Amino acid sequence: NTTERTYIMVKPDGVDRGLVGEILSRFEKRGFKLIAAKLALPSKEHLEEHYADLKERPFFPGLIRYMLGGPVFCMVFEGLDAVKTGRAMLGATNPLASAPGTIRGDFALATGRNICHGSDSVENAEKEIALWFPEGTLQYKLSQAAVIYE
Ligand code: YYY
Ligand code: MG
Repeated sequence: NTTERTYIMVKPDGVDRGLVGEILSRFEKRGFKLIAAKLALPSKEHLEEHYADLKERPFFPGLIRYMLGGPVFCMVFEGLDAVKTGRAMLGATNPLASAPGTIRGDFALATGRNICHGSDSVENAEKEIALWFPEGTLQYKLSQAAVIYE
């Protein structure tokens, strides 16, 4: 499905470390189409909604505090298997388990400072896109598509 969408977000530590361009660039170069992007300062309530599945976990309060530490850079990418490929490009939740060449494997050391978020299923991607981009995403044609897809 070449119109699958995923929500990718550079977390406050990634923005602070100047990694927005690097992360966006990796998705562009891979062949994904950027269909939404913005810098945001989400509220505590918004972040609690984004991470609602993790509400009962012991690290939840610390996670929300960290996510409130500065702006995040929100992106939606579209393309073949965007969710699974996006997760593979991110690496594992714990950077220790992330292969070099992945975003976390190249730029992060600690689980609680892993610089980037990526949706983990198509269903969650659609939920996250609705939460972060209520204004919607863009539709346009990439001239590259003809050389990226069979
Ligand atoms: O999807 P992903 O970000 O890889 O992991 P999640 O299990 O959804 O957890 C979200 C976020 O929470 C993770 O990126 C770091 C943080 N976290 C943590 O601080 N400590 C854990 N043991 C697990 C997750
Ligand atoms: Mg997750």
